[in-house]
Amino acid sequence: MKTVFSPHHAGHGDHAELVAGAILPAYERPERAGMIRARVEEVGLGAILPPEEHGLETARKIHADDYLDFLQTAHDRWLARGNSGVALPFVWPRPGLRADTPPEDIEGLLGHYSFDGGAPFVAGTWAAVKAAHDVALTAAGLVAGGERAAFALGRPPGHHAGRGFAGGYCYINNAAVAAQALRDHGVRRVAILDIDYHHGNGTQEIFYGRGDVFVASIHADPRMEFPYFLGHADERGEADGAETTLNVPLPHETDWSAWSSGLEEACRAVAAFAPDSLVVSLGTDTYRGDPLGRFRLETTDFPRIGARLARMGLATLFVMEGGYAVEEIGVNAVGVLTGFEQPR
Ligand code: Q9C
Ligand code: ZN
Repeated sequence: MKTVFSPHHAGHGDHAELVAGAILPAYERPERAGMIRARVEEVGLGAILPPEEHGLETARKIHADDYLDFLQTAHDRWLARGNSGVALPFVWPRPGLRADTPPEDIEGLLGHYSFDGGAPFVAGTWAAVKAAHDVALTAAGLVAGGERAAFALGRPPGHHAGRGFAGGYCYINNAAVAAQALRDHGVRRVAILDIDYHHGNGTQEIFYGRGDVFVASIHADPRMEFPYFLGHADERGEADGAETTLNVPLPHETDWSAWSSGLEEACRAVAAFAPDSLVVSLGTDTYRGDPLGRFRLETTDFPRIGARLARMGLATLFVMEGGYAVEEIGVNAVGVLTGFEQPR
């Protein structure tokens, strides 16, 4: 399968995050994409293509206009205020405060347009976010054009970003924009299967009321893991989207035997929806050595995931999400793709 990749991801780097009371270098760092790209070449997965530039028309069907405007201007506004370095939010309009009246100051806007402190802005953030968006749309175009599968190798990831907010290292929801693009290319029903360790809260929120896009997520139980406030089993969609959301929350220390049962449940639900294409939100933070995750998948399990996905028999777009064991991320992520191409 072809991979779509842009070097502009690297401008989103040298940023920090707050971890257990300390400001540390961010886990979501440029080396992640470099390791995956190197492994794509090493195994000879297929051609690596640059993205085509796309406008934001498709993204505007997924995200609010004012939010997309904010993403493009946030860092400049941070500098214009006399600040330097990394723009990070620290105050949020939780229930009890007013979210209906956006502040004018960038410090307030950072909180207005995020749900956590995990979406920092540096000078190159927008260029990287836009490139990841272009990567996803270019790969979606390959699948819509008849390719069996394609790999959107972009960063930053996207599945925590909702219609009007960033968070959890995510800004534009690349998988959601790609699913919308498939719809606009004439694909009637799309399923998104999110196998990142964390619940894809943004993807769920975006499609919660829609019946044309099924969203399934297998993830650490939000009672004990980020993002904490969405991803429970009783969230099943609403209105036109009733019964088109499936959550499979699993406990810490989940290994292949229990995780693969969750995958089986999700694959059966996807098949019952009878989609015409599949978008996989591909996170490898389920790996036992991941510094942020507490599941126990082995490197040898990732090709088994790919083989199961191939058995769905669907045109499939893989969109890169999380995974923070940098040394192993290439082997694990590309393992899913080689397993997909050579099902036993
Ligand atoms: N103590 C993705 O995998 N939590 N995002 C960090 C540090 C944020 C993960 C907690 C995890 C976000 C795309
Ligand atoms: Zn994750």
